[in-house]
Amino acid sequence: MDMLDPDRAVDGARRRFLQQAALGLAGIAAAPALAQDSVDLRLPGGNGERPLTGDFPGKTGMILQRNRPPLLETPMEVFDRGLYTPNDRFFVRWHWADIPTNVDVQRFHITVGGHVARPVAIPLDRLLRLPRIEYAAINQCSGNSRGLFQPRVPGAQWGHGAMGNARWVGVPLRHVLDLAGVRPGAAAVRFGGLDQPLGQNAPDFEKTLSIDHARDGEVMIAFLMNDEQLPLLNGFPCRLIVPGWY
Ligand SMILES: Nc1nc2c(c(=O)[nH]1)N[C@H]1C(S)=C(S)[C@@H](COP(=O)(O)O)O[C@H]1N2
Ligand SMILES: [Mo]
Repeated sequence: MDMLDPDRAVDGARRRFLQQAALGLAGIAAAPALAQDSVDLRLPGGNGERPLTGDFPGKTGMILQRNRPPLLETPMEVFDRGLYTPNDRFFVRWHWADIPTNVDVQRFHITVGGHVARPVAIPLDRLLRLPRIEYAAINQCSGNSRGLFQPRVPGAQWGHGAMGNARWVGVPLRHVLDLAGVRPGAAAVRFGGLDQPLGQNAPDFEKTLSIDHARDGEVMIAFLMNDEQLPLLNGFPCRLIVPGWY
């Protein structure tokens, strides 16, 4: 992983796009001209106007909720066009501003440590050789539609577009855990990503699953989304998928 200084993120946008393209990671067609340049989410209480943006790598025609960290909402009309949400229209929700702006796929590893027999660092090419599964799953932010609340509540003022449906291909988490050999007595698996808090005393963004849930064979580390690589802003090169989990 190679982090850019977040303060240079804006002028880095074009550069990292080119880097991605050079790595063949982008697969992004030129953004079509947008029919409109803003939407009105019709939030009760007003202030529902939002620009549409194509300024983020791998994304086009997104409702701009916030620049940094990026909060991008899917316009409702996208959901009428098909069962699956196209990757370049899939919503984006990051909590910390220090997010990965490019990823060195040669150096990227999934590390498993803690209460295991042998801590492992699994490179991507090894992950891609493990048994894989595929299913469709919806990803919906728990804050979806928050902007419609009355009275207004604090947090991102989303319309209904903080959700998306995709086909995911990946490796059951169980196989990855088994490479490390979970030891008896382990209670939970804690997951971290490449994002980092900005302040020293701020907590990292991490989530846990019970060990039995993590090993159910359905929870997967996905590396394909709608048959393509994940957009950088949706977790490239891989992310955890936990169907049916709130
Ligand atoms: N590492 C990391 N994972 C994360 C988050 C985050 O900020 N950092 N946000 C979570 C939240 S609240 C949501 S709604 C989904 C959004 O996924 P997406 O941005 O790919 O649509 O990612 C989840 N996983
Ligand atoms: Mo969320």
